[in-house]
Amino acid sequence: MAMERTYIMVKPDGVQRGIVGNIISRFEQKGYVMVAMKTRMATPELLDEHYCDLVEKPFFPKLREYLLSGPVVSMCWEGKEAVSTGRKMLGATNPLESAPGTIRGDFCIEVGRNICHGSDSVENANKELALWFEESELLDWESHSHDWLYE
Ligand code: YYY
Ligand code: MG
Repeated sequence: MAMERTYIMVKPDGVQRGIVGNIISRFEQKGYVMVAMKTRMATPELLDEHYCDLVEKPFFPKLREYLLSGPVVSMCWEGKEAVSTGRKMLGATNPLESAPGTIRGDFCIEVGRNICHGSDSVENANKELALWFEESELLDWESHSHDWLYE
């Protein structure tokens, strides 16, 4: 079974608007396991590394300013195909193109205020988790619901 860990981050607008609990609930209700979570301020260095493929884009300075404007909530969620499913749960990058029922589809309007991040591949998830968390913060535990979720 392809058990995966994905990096989900609530951006400063999601934190300020009080949407953190809703996002956590969605991942819990799906059946994924919370491996780690913390509130913190991002730093320019973390963001340059996190978005290393986007630093040359014209929108990057604004993206960086936005992500430094308040606390973010970093989370690691684990489960079968958690990376690709996490992306589906978030919705499209542009919230106006995100289906209703997705996090971005339900809670936001503009691409520059899209409230959450989710890893786009297992490789990037591993990179992002190593960037935002200490290894000791990522817990190994099995939910008591495990056998009710998986055949
Ligand atoms: O992975 P995802 O967050 O859905 O999109 P990316 O293409 O990786 O872009 C990261 C981030 O950059 C996006 O969530 C909003 C912001 N952004 C932007 O502000 N303007 C764009 N034209 C494209 C992306
Ligand atoms: Mg991305």
